[in-house]
Amino acid sequence: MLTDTEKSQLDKQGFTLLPDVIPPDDVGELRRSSMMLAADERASGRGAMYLDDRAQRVWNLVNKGEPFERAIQHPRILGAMEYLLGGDCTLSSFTVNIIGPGAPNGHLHIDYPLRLMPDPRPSFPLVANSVWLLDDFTLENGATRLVPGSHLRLEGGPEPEDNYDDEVQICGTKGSVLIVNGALWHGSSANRTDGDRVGLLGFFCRSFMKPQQDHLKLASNEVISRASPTLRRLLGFNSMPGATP
Ligand SMILES: O=C(O)CCC(=O)C(=O)O
Repeated sequence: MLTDTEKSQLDKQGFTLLPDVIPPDDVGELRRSSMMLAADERASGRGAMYLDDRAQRVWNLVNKGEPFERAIQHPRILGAMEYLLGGDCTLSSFTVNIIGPGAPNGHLHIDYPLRLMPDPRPSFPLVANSVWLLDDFTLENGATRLVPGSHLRLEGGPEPEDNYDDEVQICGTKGSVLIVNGALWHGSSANRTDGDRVGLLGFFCRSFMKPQQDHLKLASNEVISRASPTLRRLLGFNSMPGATP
């Protein structure tokens, strides 16, 4: 599914930007649904706010509407994840990350659970993120920043408050998807515009790992009963210790 160039970028740089992956109608629907969920969670006092209350995360999207159930099975994104994490990889979490006007830089980090592991970490990818651009990402509105090649450093990680000379912002048009090795130093950047920067984060892990969200407990009976074999695998039904699919 990935071209040789995209595979080589992932191997050497730790990221690749896939343009024009999500059709415009789907981008519109996913953005509208995301913003409605975010507003509902804020109104009910359950909004997961951070970055000085200027950014918001909505968790557990698989359970929050059929458009998200369909989206997370996108073959091109799964192809990229399977390249990095193996053909049986599973979903670790699916969230929307809204970087609002005035939000400062998000901390540079490596993804869960890599910082909890003893050094040196394995050199092969264990987790990977996909950042779905539901808006154009620009230098001004919070485009994801990252340090190319930093996934090859197998010890430690970035100092969260620091900036690095070799960090870059990844700009792109809505509908593109940025694939990031979870060991790459990355984070969102400051939003100096008056509009929201909306991105979905489809985060995946190897099948033997504990996911960031326990979809086997969180997914509703309704979602499970209509789940395709691919979605069941992503939710973790094929990777329960001691059980056969
Ligand atoms: O939204 C972004 O640009 C990246 C956010 C991120 O890396 C994260 O929250 O793990």
